[in-house]
Amino acid sequence: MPEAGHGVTAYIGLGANLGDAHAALADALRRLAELPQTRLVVSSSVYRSAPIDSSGPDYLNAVAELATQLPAHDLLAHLQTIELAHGRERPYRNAPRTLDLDLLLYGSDLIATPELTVPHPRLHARAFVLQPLAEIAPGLLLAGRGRIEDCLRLVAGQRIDRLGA
Ligand code: PH2
Ligand code: MG
Ligand code: MG
Repeated sequence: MPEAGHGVTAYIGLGANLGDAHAALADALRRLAELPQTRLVVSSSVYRSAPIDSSGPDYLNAVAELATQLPAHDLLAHLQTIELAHGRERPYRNAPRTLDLDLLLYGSDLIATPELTVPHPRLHARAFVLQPLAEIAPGLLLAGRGRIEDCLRLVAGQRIDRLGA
């Protein structure tokens, strides 16, 4: 497998609130680690959070850092393949899900295509993304939003609990 030592740093948000969410996140991390031209650099602890703009049971969330040589849209296609392998259905927007993999950041790229918006448009407003991301990337600057820790302070009202590695 080609080494991806000089790839772009990409952050992936993982979420699940249907079925065995723990197992889904663990399997997704294994699959991310096996993507071509990609290295899984680090993953955050798993967090439990109440659904935001969504329904159903509490979510489990985590964030993974990848070093990848895949173009952003190819990476997105791989994420969707992993979601589908977990039986992901999209009956309506923000429906409860067996597995959600969001491309949060792709280097410092700003991407706005019909399929993909990066940075993820709601990243800065969601504790379930900011908290695990701040754990593995403290001091990260979010384009137009400032330091991640400052964004986190603005969503302090959103309940989120760290469960462990
Ligand atoms: N994902 C959503 C909508 N709401 N809420 C939590 N707590 N965690 C999520 O991953 C989540 C959500 C849309 O992707
Ligand atoms: Mg999502
Ligand atoms: Mg998604």
